[in-house]
Amino acid sequence: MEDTIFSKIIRREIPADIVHEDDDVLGFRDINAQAPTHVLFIPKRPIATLNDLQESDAVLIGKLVLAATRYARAEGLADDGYRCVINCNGHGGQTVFHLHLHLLGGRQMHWPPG
Ligand code: DGP
Repeated sequence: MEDTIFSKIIRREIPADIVHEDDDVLGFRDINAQAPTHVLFIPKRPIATLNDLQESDAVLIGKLVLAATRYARAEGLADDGYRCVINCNGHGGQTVFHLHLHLLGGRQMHWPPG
C-alpha cells in the first residue's frame, strides 16, 4: 500500500492532535472537523479501504470500533449519541486511502447524508 498522510502521522513526521493510542489503533482530531468532536481512528497497520479487509482483520476492526466507542463514552457522548462513519472509495467520499473511522459527536446529526 502506498504511504499516506496518516502513515506520516503514525510516525510523528507531521503533527496531529492525538487523543488515543494503543498497540494497534491511533485516534487523532480531524483537521477539517465537521462536529464539536470529530476524531479519526485508524489501524496503525495500513489498510487502504474497507474492500481490502481480510477475515484475519476481524479482531483489528473490532479494536478500532471499541477504541472509538470507549472514547465517545469517556467524552460524555454516549447518552446523547454520536455517529461513526467509514467512507469507502469514490462514491463513499473517501479521500485518504488508509482506512479510518470518523467519530462525530456533540451536535445533532441528520439522515440521510448528502
Ligand atoms: P475521508 O473523506 O473519509 O477519506 O476523510 C479523510 C479525513 O482526513 C478528512 O475529514 C480530513 C482528514 N485529514 C486529511 N488530512 C489530514 C491531516 O493531515 N491531518 C488530520 N488531522 N486530518 C486530516
